[in-house]
Amino acid sequence: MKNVRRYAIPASIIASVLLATGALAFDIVVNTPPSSDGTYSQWDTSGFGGAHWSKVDEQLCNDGTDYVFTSTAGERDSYLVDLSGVPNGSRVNEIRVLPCAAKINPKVGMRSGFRSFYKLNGGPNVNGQTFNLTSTSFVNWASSTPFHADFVKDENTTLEIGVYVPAGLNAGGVKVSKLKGEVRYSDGN
Ligand SMILES: [Ca+2]
Repeated sequence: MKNVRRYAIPASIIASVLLATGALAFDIVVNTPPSSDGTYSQWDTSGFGGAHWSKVDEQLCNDGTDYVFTSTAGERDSYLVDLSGVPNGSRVNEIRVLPCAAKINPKVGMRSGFRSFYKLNGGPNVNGQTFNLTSTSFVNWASSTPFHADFVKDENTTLEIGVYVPAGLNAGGVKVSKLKGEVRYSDGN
């Protein structure tokens, strides 16, 4: 008579193997809000005073309460973001910039829009998607095209997020009231 043995592998061993091979790695998204002014402060600020980052750092858009604005093509505004929520040694794979913005001039023929960008460790500007504006009412973007990134965050890492107005989208003017930064990193790499 054949003796069939069954082996049960404890779940704890399976988990250990999966952890060792990285198979359980998962992504974590953290808010990285603006926390100081960055390389560029070329836009104007509502009230014509105060730090630029303090006009756009809200978690919830506060519309016309405070904002940065411009109607000059090529002008940039950027902010260093708070990376304290990202543990040192984490591999960052995505950066998102989520604006809340409005057109200044209601005239239909006056086109209005802007692009986002980021800057890692003082390196080159990496330009992102275009956000078109058609209304003087603030639009709060809940999603945006992510920047794909691949770097390991350490204690010296700096990240700026910002906005600029391309030629042709400046005529109607742009107000930005919030520029929310998000970073996605992989845990267990
Ligand atoms: Ca604001």
